[in-house]
Amino acid sequence: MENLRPGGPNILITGTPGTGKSTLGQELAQRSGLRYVNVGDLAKQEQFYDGYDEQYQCPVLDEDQVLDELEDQMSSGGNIVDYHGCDFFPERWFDIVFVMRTDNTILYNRLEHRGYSGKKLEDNVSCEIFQTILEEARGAYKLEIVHELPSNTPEDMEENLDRIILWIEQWKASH
Ligand code: DAT
Repeated sequence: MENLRPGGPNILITGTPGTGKSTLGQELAQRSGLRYVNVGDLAKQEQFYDGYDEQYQCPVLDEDQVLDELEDQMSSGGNIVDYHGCDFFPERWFDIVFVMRTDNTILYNRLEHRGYSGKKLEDNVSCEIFQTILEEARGAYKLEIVHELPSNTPEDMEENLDRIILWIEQWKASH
């Protein structure tokens, strides 16, 4: 098959906050040599914001600015993109989509430890219970490229890393 992405595959790592996206994404980048892109950090750094959400007490992401900023490097390939949403990216950007999943009580504890409380804590745990991000991913990408990854224990993390590294090697061999 013709290789349209000289830099390697583009991987989306999505899921509810606290499910382990950035831990997995950074480690994966180290092991694979692909580039780690944290969309939340990028937006903060570049102030890609469009207003403020009073209800959730956080700035609103300017999606168009994010897309413009990333378009060229996504076309070249070799990116691991981390974000807790997935339906505003162009479908063509990604070769595979991983949705991290964490059991409710474990997630609750992680987010509490992060300093979340009240509505913010409840909303994020509800997001996981109702598998909001999984449904979003299934609605935005071909079902065969969307994979759930359990992310409860360090063993899960290791298994996920091994599995994705293997997938990257296979992708490279077949492109
Ligand atoms: P996210 O980027 O999705 O918000 P994170 O990578 O910051 O999540 O992880 C949140 C916390 O949970 C952090 O302290 C690391 C821990 N963690 C993540 N994945 C884990 C796993 N599979 N097993 C145990 N702890 C994990």
